Amino acid sequence: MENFTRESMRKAISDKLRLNFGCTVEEATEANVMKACAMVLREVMADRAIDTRKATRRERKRKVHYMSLEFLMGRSLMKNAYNLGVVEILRGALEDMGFDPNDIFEMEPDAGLGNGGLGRLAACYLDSLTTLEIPAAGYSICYELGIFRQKIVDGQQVELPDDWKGMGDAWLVPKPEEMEEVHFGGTLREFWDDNHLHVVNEGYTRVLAVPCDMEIAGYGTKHTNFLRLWDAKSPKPIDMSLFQKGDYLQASEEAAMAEVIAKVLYPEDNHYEGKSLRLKQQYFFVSATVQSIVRKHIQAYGTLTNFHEKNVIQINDTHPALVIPELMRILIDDAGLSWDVAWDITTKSVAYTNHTVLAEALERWPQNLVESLLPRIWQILVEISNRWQRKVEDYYHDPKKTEEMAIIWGGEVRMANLCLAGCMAINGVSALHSQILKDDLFHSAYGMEPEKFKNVTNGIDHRRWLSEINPGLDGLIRDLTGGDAYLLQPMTLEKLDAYAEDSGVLECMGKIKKANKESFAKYARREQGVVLNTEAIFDVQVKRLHEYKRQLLNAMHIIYLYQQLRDNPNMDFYPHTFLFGAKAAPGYAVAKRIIQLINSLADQVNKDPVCKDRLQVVFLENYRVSLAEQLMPASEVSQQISLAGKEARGTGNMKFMMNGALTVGTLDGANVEMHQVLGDENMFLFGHKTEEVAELRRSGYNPYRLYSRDPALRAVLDQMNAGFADGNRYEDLHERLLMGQGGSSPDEYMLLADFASYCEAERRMMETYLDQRRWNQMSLHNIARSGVFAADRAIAEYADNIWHVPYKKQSV
Ligand code: 26W
Repeated sequence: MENFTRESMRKAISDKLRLNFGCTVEEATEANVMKACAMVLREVMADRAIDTRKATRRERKRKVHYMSLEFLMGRSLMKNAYNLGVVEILRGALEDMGFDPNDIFEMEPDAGLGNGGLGRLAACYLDSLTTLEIPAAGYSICYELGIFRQKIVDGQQVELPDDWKGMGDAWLVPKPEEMEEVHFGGTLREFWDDNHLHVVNEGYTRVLAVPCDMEIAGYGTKHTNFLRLWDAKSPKPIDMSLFQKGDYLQASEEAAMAEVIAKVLYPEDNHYEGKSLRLKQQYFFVSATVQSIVRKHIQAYGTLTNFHEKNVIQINDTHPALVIPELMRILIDDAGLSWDVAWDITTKSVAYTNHTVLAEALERWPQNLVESLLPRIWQILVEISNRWQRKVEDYYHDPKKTEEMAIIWGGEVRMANLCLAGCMAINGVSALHSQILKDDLFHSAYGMEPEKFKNVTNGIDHRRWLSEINPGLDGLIRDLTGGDAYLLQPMTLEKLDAYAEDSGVLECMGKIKKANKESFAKYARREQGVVLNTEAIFDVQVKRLHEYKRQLLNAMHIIYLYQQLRDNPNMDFYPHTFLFGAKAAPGYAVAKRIIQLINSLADQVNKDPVCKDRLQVVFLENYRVSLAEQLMPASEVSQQISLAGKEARGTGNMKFMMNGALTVGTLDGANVEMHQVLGDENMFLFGHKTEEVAELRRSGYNPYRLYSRDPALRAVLDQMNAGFADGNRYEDLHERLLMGQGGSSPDEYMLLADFASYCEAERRMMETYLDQRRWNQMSLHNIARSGVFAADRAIAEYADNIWHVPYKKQSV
């Protein structure tokens, strides 16, 4: 790659065009060109991947296997060009060919194989694993349809299928020769042979798992890893001659199963649904992955007894937790190891990251579903469960603990407890969250095995989320910190702190932000036809829509501002543009109503002459990775306002911080650690803290009292009830906050309790904004102190404290 010039890059692209699309540069469409560029880069990565594989094998290194049902990769062309160091050469070559490089990059659809935080984290981690030269692979499903495309029609969310593969498969390499076979259902037959009990599964349904690999380039290294996405195929086409043999039903069962398994990503985020297809997806991907890892291990070492020394499997939440019984199955049934040896190997190989404390997100599979779909796995789960129960009883002698920690209980299989029993390490994703796991959610397991519990504070890929997407700021950082060292040593950003009194630098930051706002406004106009007021402060809340994240609190504050403006049209009012972006799970009715309310509010505010050039509300359609990449550099305020104790981490907050936005937030998730490095003076905190929330609940929280005592709050809620100019009323949301609904307690997420202090924080924030010098200073400190939130740091901690693998140390 080092040897590419603009000219040779142009030639390489036109060669690919001729060979693969039979066209000349002049005839090629932008889509052809995008794919041809991908092929050129892939060729380099493929060679490097082979070298990496050979070296790993030669040096007998321990490999990291990162299993996740979601990898929210976004686009890859710019990312790969960046990591291979050829962005400028590629841009130049495309220009020479008569194309606008940005148009070519824009052709690529997002690989949206994830919902939100957990999936994007997995994608950032692949980049750091590779950059730190750790032999690693990611594993997931090659969903035909990723996270749905969101359209807003008449103010409401409509979901459209995300058919990404036509263009997005430019990066996928099918590996049919590494196919695995996964079995469902059937019956078990047991027999003794050589003093060994054998269990055979018969009459099962087969699904073939075909790997489609995506190579992952690291930055500043030739080390190359891959993401393995499993596609489902039927073992054979339905053969009508099977009719006579009576095998027809079995064959059509297999075809039907293969057809649906890899069809679509489940769009629920932080909410467990218990659908049997989801369990099929989980086992399909787990079984194929374990078989593939085991096969390669045996090829290299000829035995499985050292499996745990050469492999570590990190599971991203409980979704891949069946890896525990599946590895046991293979070690016992296929390799003939005893239970104790197999358990020893398994529990030294698998580690679990928890990403949520919300009760409704915890997976509990119905026992009869597991039993009929996965009979052998069920048997193994029963044995694991019994042994774990005995261990708990011996330790606590307390029936309450036995019940609480049980793996199988009340007709359900509890996946989190399975992970507590079967994993060598359990970690939360922020300091506060890991503490909550120990104090609360997993308190009893912590009491029994405290050494297993760790914290690894999440990080983000700062090369993508700062350097690649914000060239203006990247340039300034390079000038001020003496080059590009920060790309591999993110703590170098601290050097920026020294410029807090440098007026030239502060002004320059203001100019960069303004230019980014202008370019985002162009993008928003092109994509959605909205005209943004770039003179206004850009105040942004983008994330999945969930009640605990409290987008409704943000909307309530906007209603409050709007009412003030209407009551007092001549008041001093600095122009304020509120931007929202959020997908609601299709089955989450309340979340969809909140989207509708934001759109009703936006409609009224944006039409009202009193708001002209002063107050604007915009709901950005179809929030996704590539939209976030445009938005982060342009944002000035980051809304991180979840109820304390609910957001495990939050990762958007760090992307905003790195791009110089200031946070209005509660002491929740990552905000706590951001506060530790920023102090009160560089962010706008408000609201009840975790212990205060608990205390409020204990003492009987009464939102109605707040409503009757605070006239401003009452006016806001009454407006929701009375409705907006479009005729839509939100009595349901009003009732939910004041009375509770369908069994939910009133104002479950305590919006009313935090309303006054939220308004106060927004007021402080606006006052500060009027002093642009002060604002830019704060913004500078935010960027300077964001280095600790780089994914490279998080991956180094996993490597040191959980995986025990070496990695490339970047000398500071
Ligand atoms: C079974 C349904 C389901 C689907 C997804 C349950 C739970 C999930 C995820 C664990 C939800 C998720 O993405 N959690 C987020 O993980 C991020 C990365 O650690 C954190 O930053 C977020 O705070 C957390 O909500």
